[in-house]
Amino acid sequence: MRIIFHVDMDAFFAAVEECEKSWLKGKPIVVGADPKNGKGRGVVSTASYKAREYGIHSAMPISQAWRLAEKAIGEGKPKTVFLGASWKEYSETSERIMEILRGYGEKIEQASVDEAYLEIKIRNPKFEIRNNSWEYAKRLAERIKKEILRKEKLTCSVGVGPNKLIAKMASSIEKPDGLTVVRPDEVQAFLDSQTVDAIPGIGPKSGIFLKSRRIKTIADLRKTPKRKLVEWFGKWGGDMYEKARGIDDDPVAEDRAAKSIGEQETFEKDTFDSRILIRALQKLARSVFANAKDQNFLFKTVSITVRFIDFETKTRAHTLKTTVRDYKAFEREALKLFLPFLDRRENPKKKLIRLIGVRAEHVQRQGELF
Ligand code: TTP
Ligand code: MG
Repeated sequence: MRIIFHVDMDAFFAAVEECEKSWLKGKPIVVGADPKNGKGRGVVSTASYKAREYGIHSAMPISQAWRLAEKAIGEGKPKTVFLGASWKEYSETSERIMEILRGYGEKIEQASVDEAYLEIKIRNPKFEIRNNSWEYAKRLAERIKKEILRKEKLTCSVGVGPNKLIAKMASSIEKPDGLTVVRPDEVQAFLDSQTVDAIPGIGPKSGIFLKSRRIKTIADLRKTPKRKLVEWFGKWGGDMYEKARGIDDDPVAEDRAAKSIGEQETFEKDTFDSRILIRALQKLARSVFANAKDQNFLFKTVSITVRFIDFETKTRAHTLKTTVRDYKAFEREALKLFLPFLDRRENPKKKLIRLIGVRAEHVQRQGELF
């Protein structure tokens, strides 16, 4: 059995601002595009929970957020502070938080700038014997929250469950400053009471479609035959069928070091300059290949990672029929995977790139069968 944690910081950008600028304490805060007295374009990155009381939320046009803030002033409520994003501070805070989390998880997977999955190992056999692992997990989650609060003066919400799906849903149910533990025997009841759009991946479109067919709660979804869901949504319908039952065996993916060799580079400044990016990619590919060669590792799979300015991270891999023999072939494969990130295929919004990584995967020592 697995015990998975999902840790998600509360109103992350706004909370970092509030923590660093004492005059912001307790005020409604919006981080995002310049509102330009209501004429601004662009969107809200995030809003503090005080600003959310005015109806302001992430991805809302900044002009609309401005109108809601003005309306609140008209009602005698506190004035909202609008701020531009300071990425450097957020990413440095994020890195320190991930470092704290690393102290607790056997495996940790950073899912975005302010969230991560952890898989914990129950080290103390006493807890196993008493079948009290979930109690232990709860106390561990409390410790994580306390340590982040003490060191960073920030709150987070933690979900604990038997897989990533349940952990993620659990972390969002009691925000902010929440802690929700869903034990395996509680999974179905936990899911059934929620609406279908609480399942990650069911967006407004599928939500509306399902509701038009009287499928409102996850309990309703569970009663829907699999073939119906597949007929409506294809493969995603099959996934929905499983999620409605709390089934998810997606691994917490970080610990790949034993089976692969890789390197990554974070740029001084986020960039979309193809010369800089391609040169960095080639340099990484040569270095990884040289490293693999030194260690007598053979591999067939080349993978690359791209992390954008907003920390969205994509990994793409390609497996060749034979092992990669020379660095030129390795570089060529890495480049083929990377080029779509320079155009609309993988990067339609032309987002700046923060980091790229190159990896040789499924590595085996020379002489081993494969
Ligand atoms: P979230 O974790 O989705 O939001 P949050 O931390 O602000 O609030 P919550 O308490 O609900 O978790 O995203 C983390 C950060 O990512 C957020 O602070 C700002 C940024 N972000 C955007 O820039 N645009 C977006 O549309 C979203 C959703 C987030
Ligand atoms: Mg968050």
